[in-house]
Amino acid sequence: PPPLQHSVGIIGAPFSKGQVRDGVECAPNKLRAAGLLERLQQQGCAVKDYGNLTFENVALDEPVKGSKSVRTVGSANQRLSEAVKAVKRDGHTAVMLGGDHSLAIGSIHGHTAAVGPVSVVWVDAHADIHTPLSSNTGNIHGQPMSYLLYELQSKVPPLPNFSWMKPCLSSRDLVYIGLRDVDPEEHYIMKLLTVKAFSMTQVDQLGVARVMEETCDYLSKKPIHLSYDIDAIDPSVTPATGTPAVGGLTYREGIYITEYLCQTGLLSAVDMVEVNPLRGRTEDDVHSTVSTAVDLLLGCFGRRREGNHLPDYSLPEP
Ligand code: HAR
Ligand code: MN
Ligand code: MN
Repeated sequence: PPPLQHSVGIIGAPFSKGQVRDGVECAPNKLRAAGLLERLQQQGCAVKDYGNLTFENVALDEPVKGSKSVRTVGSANQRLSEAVKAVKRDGHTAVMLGGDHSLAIGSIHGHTAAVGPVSVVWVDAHADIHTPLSSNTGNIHGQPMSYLLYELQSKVPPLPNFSWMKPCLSSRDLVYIGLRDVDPEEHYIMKLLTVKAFSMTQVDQLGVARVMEETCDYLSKKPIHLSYDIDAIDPSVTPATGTPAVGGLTYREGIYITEYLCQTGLLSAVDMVEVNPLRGRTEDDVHSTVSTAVDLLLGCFGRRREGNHLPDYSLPEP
């Protein structure tokens, strides 16, 4: 098929208050410094950088029912939601560079506000589906899916700085890939809602090609929101992340997911989250993590391992 001319709108979201480790807020600039924009342009994408969002620092943000930084996270996601909505209204595929995974609340909310119902492909070691009341850590990056799902509305209490949002996703329109560190409360919720999930067991059993076929057969043809947590990839490849989990996707499996979703023509928004440049033990750890995240994003926008060339290329005349 002829290469699609992708138009990409990039939003930096340097935000870390959905979890407790500093550094994840440095990722948007690291991903840019690694050449993300230039490389997207070189492969034929039109790229607009909307820059980094700035977030409100809420002074008194005491835990609410055990969850941390609720007001700060609520306010940040409200801004992000507006930003993603604007990028979609400008006609781009939205790319949100996190930041931690609590940002999926605003990103998916803003995406649906602009385009209507979406399908979500959530690639992660973790399910991030705790309710604020079921969470053991109180870290909101482990909770975003519960805020987004209609089916969990009655289990999520009203929270300060979250009154701007309502659930906007049906559990039928969600597929998980890469799970291997799911808490009992989360497992209960997933069975209760019969959420479609390809854990690492299914990746081992079926192979990533069948996982992607079954994912896209299962999902209706709505615009796709890909929420990619870098910790889905094995920590031997992407160690610079806050909660690494052994036994993850290989680099090749990770890239295959992006190539496959790209060729559906339905990819409408992408999150790249949980890259933490302060977490690796060495410079190489950080480099490998950042460059894998860049490669995953390139895969979302037409990069193929067979090679690429621009449509207007012609050989030099002797
Ligand atoms: N389930 C754990 C919790 O709720 C850990 C989840 C967080 N880690 C992430 N999210 N990186 O994908 O705290
Ligand atoms: Mn996550
Ligand atoms: Mn994760």
